[in-house]
Amino acid sequence: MPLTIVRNDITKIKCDAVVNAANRHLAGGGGVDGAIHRAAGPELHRACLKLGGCRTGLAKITEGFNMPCKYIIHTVGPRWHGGGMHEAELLASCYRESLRLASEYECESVAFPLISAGAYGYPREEALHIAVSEISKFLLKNEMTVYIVVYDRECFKVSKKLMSDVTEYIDQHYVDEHFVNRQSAAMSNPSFISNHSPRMNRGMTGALLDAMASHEYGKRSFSAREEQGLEEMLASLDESFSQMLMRKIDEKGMTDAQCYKKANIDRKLFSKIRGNVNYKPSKPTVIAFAIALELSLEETKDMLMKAGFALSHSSKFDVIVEYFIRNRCYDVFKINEVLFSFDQLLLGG
Ligand code: AR6
Repeated sequence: MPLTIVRNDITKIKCDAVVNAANRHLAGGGGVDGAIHRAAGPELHRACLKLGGCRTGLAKITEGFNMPCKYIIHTVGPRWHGGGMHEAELLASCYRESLRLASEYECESVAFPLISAGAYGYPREEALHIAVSEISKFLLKNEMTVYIVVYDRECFKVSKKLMSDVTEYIDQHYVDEHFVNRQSAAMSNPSFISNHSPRMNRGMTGALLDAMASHEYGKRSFSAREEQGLEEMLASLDESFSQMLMRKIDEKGMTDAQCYKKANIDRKLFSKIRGNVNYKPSKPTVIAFAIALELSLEETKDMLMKAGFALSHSSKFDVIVEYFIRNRCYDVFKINEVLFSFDQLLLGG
């Protein structure tokens, strides 16, 4: 997945470059800067001192030393002064400059903390938004895997209005999982059925159990006519997920790259799907493509069905996705911010 938001300690992430939220002296400090210096060891401090500091909004690079990455990119975020001191431009520039350096050093993967969102006091919801927006712009033109690493357990307030709209939608549509679980327990547990549903116990279930017990089940051989019928059905299967995807890309007048980039899917995965008519994608992959193609809810369900999935009101993930499709909001990265806030899987491959 080109852009992923993860909850972790950035010093534990294995990737080509880790970005540090440094200060202008590059002299080490608290927060993520302190954690990176501790993990990298004292050589990092010596290497930083040779760089002669760094201006706000710019970035410099060193080796990774004892960190599990090749490089550390040091960028200096703006202090938050209320928003009127070019903070947003400077913060956006930190992401652009860091990504530019990462490209120059041929990094295939980079991990960012939420720059300025700690000691420098940038409101986290806006800091996250700038991070997602700058990184996704960069990914439209470049191939890279980028992680935004969020440390705190506290849930992000993506946008108070959006979060409350999504929460309200979930409240209205989300079927309580326990209710569904009780029902499915009744369907799958024969003792539950025998205790709670005597009629069903001796009905279909009983017949099936009897058949299995007397070894009839699976023993019966197909007649030649039945076999031919099955072969004909198999020969005229419906359009596959991969075929539907390619057809929709053409119908929408998109290029392949426009589609997979908008879907937050990497090129390799897209090539696999294109090259294999029977490719079995994951559910978040299918939904990411449906969003990139701006499909209606019905079309999305159709595409999901081709891959063997459905949208269900007993899954929060599904209800959130449905909310965005119904509201015709087709921005995968915005949807991922909300999914992340609700601790759900993210869209992409
Ligand atoms: N992994 C990932 N994220 C982290 C980690 C970690 N190990 N530790 C903290 N964060 P901050 P700033 C998050 O204060 O606001 C330093 O002293 C943290 O929760 O590290 O840019 C420098 O020397 C927050 O969301 O950086 C500067 O003087 C985000 O990282 C100053 O702080 C950034 O918080 C820079 O302040």
